Amino acid sequence: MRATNLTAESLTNPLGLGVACPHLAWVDEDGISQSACQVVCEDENGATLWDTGREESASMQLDWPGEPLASRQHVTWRVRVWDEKGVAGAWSEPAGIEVGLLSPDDWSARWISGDYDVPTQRVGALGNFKQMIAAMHPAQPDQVVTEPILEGRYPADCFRRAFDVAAGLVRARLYITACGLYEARIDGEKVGGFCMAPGHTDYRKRVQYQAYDVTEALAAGGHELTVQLADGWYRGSCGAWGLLNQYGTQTKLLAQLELTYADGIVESVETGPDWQWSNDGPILFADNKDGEIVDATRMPSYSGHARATHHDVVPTASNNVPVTMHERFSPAPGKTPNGRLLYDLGQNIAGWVELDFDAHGGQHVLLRCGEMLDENGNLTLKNIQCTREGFATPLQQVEYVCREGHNHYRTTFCVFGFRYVEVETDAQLGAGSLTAIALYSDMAQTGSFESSNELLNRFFDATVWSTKGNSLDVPTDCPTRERHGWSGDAQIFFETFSYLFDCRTFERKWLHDLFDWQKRDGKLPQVAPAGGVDSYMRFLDGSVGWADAGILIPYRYWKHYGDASVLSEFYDGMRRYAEFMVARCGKTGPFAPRVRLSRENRRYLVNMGQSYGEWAEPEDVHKMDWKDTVAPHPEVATAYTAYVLGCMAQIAAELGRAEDEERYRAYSEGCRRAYQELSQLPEYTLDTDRQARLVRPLVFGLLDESQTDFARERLVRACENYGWRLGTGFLSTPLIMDVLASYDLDAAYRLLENEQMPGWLFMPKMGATTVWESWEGTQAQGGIASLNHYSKGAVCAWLFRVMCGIEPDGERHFTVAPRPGGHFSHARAAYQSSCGRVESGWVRTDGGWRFSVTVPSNASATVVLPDGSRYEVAAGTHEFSCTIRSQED
Ligand code: RAM
Repeated sequence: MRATNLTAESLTNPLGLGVACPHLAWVDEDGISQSACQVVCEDENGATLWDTGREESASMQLDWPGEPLASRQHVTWRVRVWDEKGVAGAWSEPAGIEVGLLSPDDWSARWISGDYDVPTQRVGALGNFKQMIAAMHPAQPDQVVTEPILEGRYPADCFRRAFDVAAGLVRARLYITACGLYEARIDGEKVGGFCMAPGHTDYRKRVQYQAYDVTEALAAGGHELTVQLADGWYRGSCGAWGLLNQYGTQTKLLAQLELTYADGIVESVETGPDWQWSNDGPILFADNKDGEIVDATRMPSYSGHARATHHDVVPTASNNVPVTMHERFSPAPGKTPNGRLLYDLGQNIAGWVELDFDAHGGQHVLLRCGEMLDENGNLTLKNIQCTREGFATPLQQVEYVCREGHNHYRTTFCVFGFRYVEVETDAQLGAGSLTAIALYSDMAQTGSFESSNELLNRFFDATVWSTKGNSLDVPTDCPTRERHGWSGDAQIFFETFSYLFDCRTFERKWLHDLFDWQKRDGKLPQVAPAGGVDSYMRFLDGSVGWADAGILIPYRYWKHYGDASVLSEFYDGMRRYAEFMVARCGKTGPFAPRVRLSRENRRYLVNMGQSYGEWAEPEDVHKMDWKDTVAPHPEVATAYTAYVLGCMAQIAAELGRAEDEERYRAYSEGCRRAYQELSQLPEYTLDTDRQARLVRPLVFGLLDESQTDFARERLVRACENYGWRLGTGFLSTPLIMDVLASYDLDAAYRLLENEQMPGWLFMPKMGATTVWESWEGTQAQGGIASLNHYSKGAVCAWLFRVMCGIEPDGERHFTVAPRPGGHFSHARAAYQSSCGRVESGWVRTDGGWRFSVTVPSNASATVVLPDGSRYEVAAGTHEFSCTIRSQED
């Protein structure tokens, strides 16, 4: 038996880790169970720092047993394990851990900026308000300007510092970050794989730095470190309206290159006013969403000097995976009816565009990237752009002026969501000239699924691609229009995310973003990191279903990964949010609908605070009006308060906080009773065709017995009345399958297999390669709807957890309870869990089903078959079968 996949703080060989006592974990291979383990840690010279010795333990995790690590300390560690027969396996490959800069004193570099003046005021709420008013007067198509607005924008800064490296260099590390986006090069070669660095946070509260090992690039002799700095999220477009200056007005850079020599001498090359600077390089304009203007004939002069500046936040490590380049697409171009070159990737992605071609100096290339073609077959951005007079965003375009000879260009400081690239040029571009590159946080894909229904397989693939397209350091709603870290979307999608990808570090980083926003009264936001939200939307912060992410994500993280450390890490913030929820109980806010409840239950009714409610049900089910975002939604809010506080009570119990547990359980129970009474009022009756109204109380267990029976039967009828199409909105779409499957599996499969609109399979049937925001896709109301919004893909958790039945359940244990049905002849899911790969598949046979379950080494599973039979199994592959009982049995 061997230990593999060694991780520290869930990261493989982390460099620049911000944790002094990292949590260690591994995965066993080739054996049934681990009877003992030994973990050894060594310093850079091979001296043992600690050695656990042989310990009788089945655990594949270890809390750091040694002295806390110091800044910059580099260690390696190895594991060996003994199997169930007591036979020792070979030592694992060594894994590395290098700590970053833990203390503010570790930074001797100074923040620098370009040598030019900018306004000191950020655009405040008033500016946002003006944009919103303007947006209410949409422009005629011919009034919309599709050029970037250059006023108030600046070219990329170019910094340079020359330095010498003496003989005997043993180690070189570049610690670097920016308010803005940076790209660093040593002697012209890009440093490290992190793209769109330093990533997205609320830079006023948290700035994350990266650490790069640059030893190999630094032979003895003269070198130069150059850095380009652009607006990024910091002062470039944020949100649907492309609001500027959301975090500050002056971009800044901080870099510290540490050179360690064999004799122990350490030299440091640090940003400061001695750095050369100019902003006359090739990048004349760069914006995250609108794109770049690049003149390849230009070279930076570095004729000036940087200005020293300051930033009040000490940079910290993100302890997260980097954003890196992934799949590449290099299609041959076709022609559009309007005579332009059109590259169709065949896949909607979020990422970069790269060009490789020969041209004459001064020739032009104009690229535009979008998700769809119009009715004539020309590219259109109408589904993702917000437009008003003189303004459209995002533009997703690049204007490029060629240099003489070979041209190589890759977008640097922008990301686009696109399937198509349309090109206008007087140069010669052909097959192989253009490559599109998917860009996303470098998480390992952990889930795969395949079944006899080709449309469902394609929907699954579309969900995987939408996850990639919405994971750029922050989980977003879409990679085009808003690109916001919408808390509701993240909350809804978390479970599916955690089957599809190892999202542990990614989600934890985002939880910091979420709690960085938290207000004094405990309120949590609809969007994190803050920035780019229209002023009128601010009242919707704290919305149930959205802000609840602050409790629901740690809760689900704990359940899914069996890791309670996430609860203790965020407990204070979670508790403050729970108190914010408690404070709303029994209150009536402006525009609140009248709800008459008994005195006792009134204390728990949540009828205040603006919220999104169910949000975006099909129009013929519920037509939204202004009240939907202005007035409280007592039904949704009371239900979510009951559910979320119930989760909070479980969390408090896990952490041994008995008083909190009791308090939140009492409130949860009170809200539940209030909900039961509310459901008896004519306005909130359970006798409804609105599926969401029935799904919500059923999935959260809010009803009494007779109400439950009624609602169950009524939900099936509601589905029937709607032709087995989905009538749910944003919040209940991911939940309806669980509800139906809990008492009527046939009904669940009927809904899943329906190919009509609104329905999941309608999307792949119409050729979708990512999940749509609107059920209507390209035909959405008003033409505005992104084609890459992962929220509706949240049903995929059901394919793992119920259809194939894989559910992580405690440390090294799974429940595997597959539930075949519908017209499927087979289905199979595999999940690379934190303790190894678990698989479950089934095939229809003549009289029933055959099942295959694979349990990873050093784990066990309880297999529950549809006929009720149960088996306790150890590591290995196990086959089972059961017959289908006839109706009379
Ligand atoms: C939309 C976003 C997001 C949703 C909010 C309420 O504009 O794209 O998906 O959470 O609104």
